[in-house]
Amino acid sequence: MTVKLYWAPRTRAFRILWLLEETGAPYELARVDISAGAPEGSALRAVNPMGKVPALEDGETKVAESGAIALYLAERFPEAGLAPAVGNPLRGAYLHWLMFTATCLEPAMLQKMTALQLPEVSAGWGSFQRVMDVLEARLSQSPYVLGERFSAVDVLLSTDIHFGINLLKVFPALPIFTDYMARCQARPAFARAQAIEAAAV
Ligand SMILES: N[C@@H](CCC(=O)N[C@@H](CS)C(=O)NCC(=O)O)C(=O)O
Repeated sequence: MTVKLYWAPRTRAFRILWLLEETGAPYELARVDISAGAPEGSALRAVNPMGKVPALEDGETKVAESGAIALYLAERFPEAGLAPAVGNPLRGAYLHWLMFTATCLEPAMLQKMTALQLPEVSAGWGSFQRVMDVLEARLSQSPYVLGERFSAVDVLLSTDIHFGINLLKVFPALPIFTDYMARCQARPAFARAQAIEAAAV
Protein backbone atom coordinates (compact mmCIF):
# COMPACT_ATOMS: atom_id res chain seq x y z
CA MET A 1 0.00 0.00 0.00
CA THR A 2 1.50 3.35 -1.05
CA VAL A 3 1.20 6.44 1.10
CA LYS A 4 -0.68 9.25 -0.66
CA LEU A 5 0.07 12.91 0.09
CA TYR A 6 -2.44 15.61 -0.80
CA TRP A 7 -0.12 18.42 -1.72
CA ALA A 8 0.17 21.75 -3.49
CA PRO A 9 3.51 23.34 -4.34
CA ARG A 10 4.75 26.26 -2.20
CA THR A 11 2.58 25.41 0.77
CA ARG A 12 2.98 23.80 4.17
CA ALA A 13 2.73 20.47 2.34
CA PHE A 14 6.38 20.94 1.34
CA ARG A 15 7.53 19.84 4.77
CA ILE A 16 5.68 16.54 4.44
CA LEU A 17 7.10 16.03 0.97
CA TRP A 18 10.54 16.56 2.50
CA LEU A 19 9.76 14.10 5.32
CA LEU A 20 8.57 11.50 2.84
CA GLU A 21 11.84 11.91 0.97
CA GLU A 22 13.67 11.43 4.29
CA THR A 23 11.88 8.10 4.83
CA GLY A 24 12.87 6.74 1.42
CA ALA A 25 9.48 5.00 1.26
CA PRO A 26 7.47 4.97 -1.96
CA TYR A 27 4.64 7.50 -2.03
CA GLU A 28 2.17 9.09 -4.39
CA LEU A 29 1.38 12.79 -4.73
CA ALA A 30 -2.18 13.99 -5.24
CA ARG A 31 -1.87 17.57 -6.39
CA VAL A 32 -4.60 19.91 -5.16
CA ASP A 33 -5.52 23.34 -6.50
CA ILE A 34 -5.91 25.22 -3.23
CA SER A 35 -6.83 28.48 -4.95
CA ALA A 36 -10.18 26.94 -5.90
CA GLY A 37 -10.88 25.51 -2.44
CA ALA A 38 -11.50 21.79 -1.98
CA PRO A 39 -15.16 21.08 -2.81
CA GLU A 40 -17.47 19.25 -0.43
CA GLY A 41 -17.29 15.54 -1.20
CA SER A 42 -13.74 15.76 -2.60
CA ALA A 43 -11.09 13.17 -1.75
CA LEU A 44 -9.10 15.80 0.18
CA ARG A 45 -12.06 16.72 2.41
CA ALA A 46 -12.54 13.05 3.22
CA VAL A 47 -9.07 13.13 4.78
CA ASN A 48 -9.07 16.70 6.10
CA PRO A 49 -12.50 18.30 6.58
CA MET A 50 -10.66 21.65 6.68
CA GLY A 51 -9.93 21.17 2.99
CA LYS A 52 -6.29 22.09 3.62
CA VAL A 53 -2.98 20.53 2.64
CA PRO A 54 -1.01 18.63 3.75
CA ALA A 55 -3.20 15.58 4.29
CA LEU A 56 -2.12 11.98 4.12
CA GLU A 57 -3.71 8.62 3.38
CA ASP A 58 -2.06 5.33 4.18
CA GLY A 59 -4.47 2.51 3.42
CA GLU A 60 -7.34 2.95 5.87
CA THR A 61 -5.44 5.57 7.86
CA LYS A 62 -6.18 9.24 7.25
CA VAL A 63 -4.09 11.96 8.92
CA ALA A 64 -4.18 15.74 8.65
CA GLU A 65 -2.28 18.60 10.34
CA SER A 66 1.44 18.82 9.63
CA GLY A 67 2.53 17.98 13.18
CA ALA A 68 0.33 14.90 13.33
CA ILE A 69 1.50 13.76 9.89
CA ALA A 70 5.13 14.22 10.94
CA LEU A 71 4.55 12.11 14.08
CA TYR A 72 2.75 9.50 12.01
CA LEU A 73 5.45 9.18 9.36
CA ALA A 74 8.29 9.05 11.89
CA GLU A 75 6.54 6.14 13.63
CA ARG A 76 5.42 4.45 10.42
CA PHE A 77 8.99 4.41 9.09
CA PRO A 78 11.15 4.05 12.24
CA GLU A 79 14.14 2.90 10.17
CA ALA A 80 14.47 6.50 8.90
CA GLY A 81 15.48 7.57 12.43
CA LEU A 82 13.35 10.71 12.37
CA ALA A 83 12.23 10.46 16.01
CA PRO A 84 13.58 9.27 19.35
CA ALA A 85 11.74 6.10 20.39
CA VAL A 86 9.34 6.03 23.33
CA GLY A 87 11.52 5.63 26.41
CA ASN A 88 14.37 7.74 25.03
CA PRO A 89 14.69 10.87 27.23
CA LEU A 90 14.87 13.02 24.07
CA ARG A 91 11.28 12.05 23.32
CA GLY A 92 10.03 14.85 25.58
CA ALA A 93 11.94 17.56 23.74
CA TYR A 94 10.90 16.00 20.43
CA LEU A 95 7.18 16.27 21.25
CA HIS A 96 7.60 19.67 22.86
CA TRP A 97 9.25 21.36 19.90
CA LEU A 98 7.09 19.62 17.34
CA MET A 99 3.99 21.07 19.02
CA PHE A 100 5.75 24.41 19.51
CA THR A 101 5.87 24.95 15.73
CA ALA A 102 2.08 24.69 15.41
CA THR A 103 0.97 26.22 18.69
CA CYS A 104 3.54 28.98 19.25
CA LEU A 105 5.67 29.73 16.21
CA GLU A 106 2.97 29.86 13.52
CA PRO A 107 0.46 31.91 15.55
CA ALA A 108 3.26 34.31 16.56
CA MET A 109 4.17 34.69 12.88
CA LEU A 110 0.57 35.59 12.01
CA GLN A 111 0.32 37.98 14.93
CA LYS A 112 3.41 39.81 13.70
CA MET A 113 2.07 39.93 10.12
CA THR A 114 -1.23 41.41 11.20
CA ALA A 115 0.12 43.58 14.05
CA LEU A 116 -2.65 42.13 16.18
CA GLN A 117 -2.55 43.23 19.82
CA LEU A 118 -3.33 40.42 22.26
CA PRO A 119 -2.92 40.00 26.02
CA GLU A 120 0.33 38.12 26.54
CA VAL A 121 -0.98 35.97 29.38
CA SER A 122 -3.91 34.74 27.28
CA ALA A 123 -2.18 34.15 23.95
CA GLY A 124 -0.80 30.59 24.16
CA TRP A 125 2.49 31.73 22.61
CA GLY A 126 2.80 34.81 24.84
CA SER A 127 4.11 37.27 22.31
CA PHE A 128 6.06 37.31 19.07
CA GLN A 129 9.18 38.46 20.90
CA ARG A 130 8.91 35.79 23.56
CA VAL A 131 8.72 33.11 20.88
CA MET A 132 11.72 34.55 19.02
CA ASP A 133 13.80 34.74 22.21
CA VAL A 134 12.97 31.16 23.22
CA LEU A 135 13.70 29.84 19.75
CA GLU A 136 16.99 31.70 19.51
CA ALA A 137 18.06 30.36 22.92
CA ARG A 138 17.18 26.78 21.94
CA LEU A 139 18.96 26.88 18.58
CA SER A 140 22.05 28.42 20.21
CA GLN A 141 22.57 25.22 22.19
CA SER A 142 23.18 22.68 19.45
CA PRO A 143 23.19 22.11 15.67
CA TYR A 144 19.68 20.60 15.74
CA VAL A 145 16.76 20.89 18.13
CA LEU A 146 17.57 17.52 19.70
CA GLY A 147 21.31 18.14 19.88
CA GLU A 148 23.59 16.49 17.34
CA ARG A 149 20.77 14.44 15.89
CA PHE A 150 18.49 15.59 13.04
CA SER A 151 14.80 14.73 13.49
CA ALA A 152 11.33 15.40 12.09
CA VAL A 153 11.19 18.50 14.33
CA ASP A 154 13.94 20.12 12.28
CA VAL A 155 11.94 19.65 9.08
CA LEU A 156 8.96 21.52 10.52
CA LEU A 157 10.92 24.15 12.38
CA SER A 158 13.38 24.99 9.62
CA THR A 159 10.59 25.34 7.05
CA ASP A 160 8.67 27.67 9.37
CA ILE A 161 11.82 29.73 9.87
CA HIS A 162 12.29 29.84 6.10
CA PHE A 163 8.70 31.07 5.66
CA GLY A 164 9.14 33.60 8.45
CA ILE A 165 12.41 35.06 7.14
CA ASN A 166 12.25 34.73 3.36
CA LEU A 167 8.59 34.75 2.39
CA LEU A 168 6.64 36.59 5.07
CA LYS A 169 9.66 38.61 6.18
CA VAL A 170 8.54 38.81 9.77
CA PHE A 171 11.40 36.90 11.45
CA PRO A 172 14.79 38.54 11.99
CA ALA A 173 17.43 36.93 9.74
CA LEU A 174 19.68 36.14 12.73
CA PRO A 175 22.74 34.00 11.91
CA ILE A 176 21.48 31.47 14.49
CA PHE A 177 18.37 31.02 12.33
CA THR A 178 19.98 31.18 8.90
CA ASP A 179 22.83 28.82 9.86
CA TYR A 180 20.32 26.35 11.28
CA MET A 181 18.22 26.53 8.11
CA ALA A 182 21.29 26.01 5.93
CA ARG A 183 22.27 22.92 7.98
CA CYS A 184 18.81 21.41 7.60
CA GLN A 185 18.54 22.32 3.94
CA ALA A 186 21.88 20.64 3.16
CA ARG A 187 20.16 17.27 3.46
CA PRO A 188 19.80 15.34 0.18
CA ALA A 189 16.11 14.70 0.96
CA PHE A 190 15.50 18.46 1.06
CA ALA A 191 17.10 18.86 -2.38
CA ARG A 192 14.97 16.06 -3.79
CA ALA A 193 11.77 17.59 -2.40
CA GLN A 194 12.75 20.98 -3.74
CA ALA A 195 13.39 19.52 -7.20
CA ILE A 196 9.90 17.97 -7.19
CA GLU A 197 8.37 21.34 -6.30
CA ALA A 198 10.45 23.19 -8.89
CA ALA A 199 9.29 20.81 -11.61
CA ALA A 200 5.67 21.26 -10.53
CA VAL A 201 5.36 25.05 -10.52
N1 LIG B 1 -2.67 23.68 10.43
C1 LIG B 1 -2.44 23.17 9.10
C2 LIG B 1 -2.43 24.34 8.14
C3 LIG B 1 -2.53 23.89 6.71
C4 LIG B 1 -2.76 25.07 5.78
O1 LIG B 1 -3.12 26.17 6.19
N2 LIG B 1 -2.56 24.82 4.46
C5 LIG B 1 -2.83 25.84 3.47
C6 LIG B 1 -1.64 25.93 2.51
S1 LIG B 1 -0.17 26.46 3.32
C7 LIG B 1 -4.06 25.45 2.66
O2 LIG B 1 -4.25 24.28 2.33
N3 LIG B 1 -4.90 26.42 2.31
C8 LIG B 1 -6.07 26.20 1.49
C9 LIG B 1 -7.34 26.63 2.15
O3 LIG B 1 -7.30 27.19 3.25
O4 LIG B 1 -8.39 26.41 1.55
C10 LIG B 1 -1.13 22.39 9.04
O5 LIG B 1 -0.18 22.79 9.72
O6 LIG B 1 -1.05 21.38 8.34
